[in-house]
Amino acid sequence: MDFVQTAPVLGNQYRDDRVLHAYLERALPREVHAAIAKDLDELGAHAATAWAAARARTPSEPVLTQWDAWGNRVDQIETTPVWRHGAELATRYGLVAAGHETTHGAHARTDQFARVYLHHIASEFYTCPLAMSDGAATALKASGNRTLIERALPHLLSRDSATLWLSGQWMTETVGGSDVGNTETTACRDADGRWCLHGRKWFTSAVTGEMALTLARPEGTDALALFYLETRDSGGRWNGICVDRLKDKLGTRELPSAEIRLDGALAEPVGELAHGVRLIAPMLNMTRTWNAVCALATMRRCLALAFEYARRRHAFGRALIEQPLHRATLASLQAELEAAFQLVFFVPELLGRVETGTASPEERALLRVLTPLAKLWTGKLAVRIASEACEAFGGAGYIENTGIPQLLRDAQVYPIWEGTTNVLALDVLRALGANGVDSVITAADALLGEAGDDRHGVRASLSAACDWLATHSAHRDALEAGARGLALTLARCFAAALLARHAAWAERERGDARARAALAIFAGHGLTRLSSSAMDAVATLADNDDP
Ligand code: MFK
Repeated sequence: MDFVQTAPVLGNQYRDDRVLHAYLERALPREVHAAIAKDLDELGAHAATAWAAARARTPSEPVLTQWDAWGNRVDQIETTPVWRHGAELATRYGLVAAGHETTHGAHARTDQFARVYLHHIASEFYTCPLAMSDGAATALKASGNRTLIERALPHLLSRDSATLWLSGQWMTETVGGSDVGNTETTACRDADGRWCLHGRKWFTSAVTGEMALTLARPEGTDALALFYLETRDSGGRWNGICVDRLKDKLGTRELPSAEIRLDGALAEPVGELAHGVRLIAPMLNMTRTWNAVCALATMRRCLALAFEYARRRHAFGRALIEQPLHRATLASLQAELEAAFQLVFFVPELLGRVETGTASPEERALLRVLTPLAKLWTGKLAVRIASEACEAFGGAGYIENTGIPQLLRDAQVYPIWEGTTNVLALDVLRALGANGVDSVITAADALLGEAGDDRHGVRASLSAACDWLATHSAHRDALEAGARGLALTLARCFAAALLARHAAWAERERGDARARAALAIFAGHGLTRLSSSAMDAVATLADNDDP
């Protein structure tokens, strides 16, 4: 009988996640952790059974039917079986609602994102519309529009699947992709004074939702306004919306992303008819936070599988986990994950404080900077870790129905969604410009103070980042050209400072040296990623494509 390798087996993803457990024990009051543990345990168990079930069935994708038998345009979208249970699980576990409820005070966002982190992969990216729904609820609250808040929030934050609404975030157009200011969709008033939208939205994630926030240019003005619309009228017909096609994507194929046309869609302004980008910014920051948490979930899944397989698979006379180079490779990825975990979960911690009015002005400023930093760094890291995970399985990692290739394809969305790495790096410059770099340095200092030491050189790397900023701030092109390096340096410094604080706690309270080991390995990869490519060398390469 030929040898047959057994597949990796995934256990309860809450019970098995040492990093999540330790973090929640440190960050949450004991009674809050105890109150949510049962839900987390169920989500952890579901993550394991959903992974096994997905391996046992043929993958399915949403299907768009544009016409019925009689020639009526219907644009019906049939979602996948997992999606058909999406609302039930989302409401049972409060994946959006928990972040807005007051039961756990400033810890609401930590509670919510622990749930999201555990459920993301099993959800088949149902987390995408949930992220946008959370973003819509947050943006509507910030707008102060009482009518829309009363209309939409009870649905967006519902704990009952029968009344849950999902929201879209329709920004991307053919001209205005990243450059949303170039939006071509127009808004005009009809004879009854109602606003109607006309235009093409090139990439709308999850068009199956009940509502959307979208940008349009009121006719006769240069301004860009934020509009609220419901996708169907009271009779269930599309509200002036045609679904032209579902997108044929590299990954996230269960997600019904669509190209749509607005042809007189009735809509309501969310605020004054200007400053649309400013009004939608709370939604962007929210979905960027989800993006970071979901990228982290992908990294965790990749490493959970890779470690399990390394214990199971033997080659060259011993288990892979005993092979020096393989174990060092996995440990090095685990160290990056543990640092990223501390940075990503610090964002909901700050958000919870800001939203409950308990944050200091410095913490508000820090949240503004750390949100794009967490998003941009984890987007790239998830792709790298997913790629390494494929390799850790050898040829099996390249075989579709092991489930490993899908993790890589899906990971590639994180650096693109919600602003590419470069757009986010420029957003970091915007945030530093608005809040100053001093508050960032002070915050990092405070974290290092709590950690008790700075053996890993965070202060030196931060000081190098400040020097770099001082040198380049007068030259806008040079500043932008190095913005990615600056952002990655700041992300790694904060991650190291947060991991140092966590490691000190883990050693003191649990006698656990693993976070300290992760910190040593992470810092050993280097914190500084500053780039100082001479602008003339860049120009020589970029401007001349003669063969
Ligand atoms: C499972 C994972 C979950 C993830 C779900 C993902 C769902 C996917 C749906 C999508 O992908 S939707 C498409 C996402 N598209 C983007 O993210 C667009 C990326 N482009 C940018 O972010 C650009 O930088 C931006 C559109 C913001 C540039 O627009 P502008 O008009 O050139 O911006 P400008 O003039 O710099 O800023 C306008 C105002 O907004 C300024 O405020 P003031 O008017 O008060 O001066 C900015 O400070 C403010 N602003 C911009 N970004 C902000 C912000 N404020 C707070 N936070 C921000 N992030």
